[in-house]
Amino acid sequence: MSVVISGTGLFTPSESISNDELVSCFNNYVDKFNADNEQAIENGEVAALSHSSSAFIEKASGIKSRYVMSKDDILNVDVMRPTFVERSNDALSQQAEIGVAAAKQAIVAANKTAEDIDLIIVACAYTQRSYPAMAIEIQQALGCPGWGFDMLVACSAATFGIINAANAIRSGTAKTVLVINPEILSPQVNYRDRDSHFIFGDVATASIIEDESTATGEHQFKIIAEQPITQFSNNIRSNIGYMNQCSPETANDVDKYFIQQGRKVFKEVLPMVSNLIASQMDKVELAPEDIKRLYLHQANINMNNFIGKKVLGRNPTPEEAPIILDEYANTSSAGCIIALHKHNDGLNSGDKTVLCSFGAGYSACCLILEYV
Ligand code: CO8
Repeated sequence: MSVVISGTGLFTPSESISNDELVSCFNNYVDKFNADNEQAIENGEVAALSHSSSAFIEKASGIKSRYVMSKDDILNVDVMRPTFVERSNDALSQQAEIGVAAAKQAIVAANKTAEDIDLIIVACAYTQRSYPAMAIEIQQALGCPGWGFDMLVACSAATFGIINAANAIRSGTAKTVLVINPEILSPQVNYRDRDSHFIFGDVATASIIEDESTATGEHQFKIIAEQPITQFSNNIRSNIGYMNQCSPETANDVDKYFIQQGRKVFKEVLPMVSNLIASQMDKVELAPEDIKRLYLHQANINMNNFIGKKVLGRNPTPEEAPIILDEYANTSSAGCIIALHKHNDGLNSGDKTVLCSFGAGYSACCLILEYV
């Protein structure tokens, strides 16, 4: 049996924030903080804060803008976080809503109907609540039979989700699987932190996974090799969780936001990912010249350039290693799926591509895909 990704969908929020807008708000905050703490800074009791810069952000990360679900309060210097109005239990949750929007597109792209979907996996960095599962709420909203569950693997959630989907199909517990990545990341960004205020955006992606024999979608990618790996690291961490309220004295500390040692992540993750891709290419006896496209995790352009060069033995062209993080920023697990969704033209039957995620955990996953 061969399993294919037979359709994808993408929900993009209507609001976007440019680097200049973000930096302007951050620098207003810095000026206000330094003015409010002038005496303490002079006495050496408080460290003065430094300005952020659009030029640094673009050079260090490749990010030019990010889409967000709720822009105004992120850019309000007195708030600096998105505001979401809590919905009643009878209304569709925000995360389910964007998941449904991406899922509907994927279902159409794969020439399926909601009745065909018998497993929904919501795979992302955070779920809005623990239960009922977002996947089961989406199952009801779409009208799908079967079963669903949520899984969290940070930036590797989408690829791990696709592997779980493929295994469910191979084992016979599902025939057609919808993997959804509703990544609402802006609530976890510390917009007062110069090192990380620019990194993330909100988005949702979705993919249909099924047996090749039932697939009729226009763009189909057959999974010919796959391998997830994990290795514990504290270099990307958030301590947000349901037990925070039990320690009220530390419940609002900055470690409850996304925190990373970016340089260390860079140094440790790059060899891990390069070796993982090489091992999967070896498994199916592919040489660098056989790889037509690299759909890489979208965290940092310098990381992607490094991995692209390692895999192909030369700098990849923009067509060979599509970049979407300039427009979308880091969208956690959705990034490599956005790249595949937006750049699936120009491939010929038999062409080999790489779909690869990497991030917190550490977690990484490489799939080798053959365009059908
Ligand atoms: N403006 C101006 N200057 C700055 C800024 C800024 N905003 N920030 C830092 N600087 C300065 C620093 O102070 C430093 O100055 P000095 O040299 O004087 O000390 C200098 O710029 C260089 O700083 P860095 O060494 O930190 O800069 P880097 O070149 O390393 O770039 C990056 C920083 C972009 C963060 C980079 O390290 C990076 O991208 N690393 C890899 C990150 C990565 O891939 N992480 C994956 C995490 S994502 C994930 O797994 C998902 C988690 C779940 C989702 C969470 C949702 C919220």
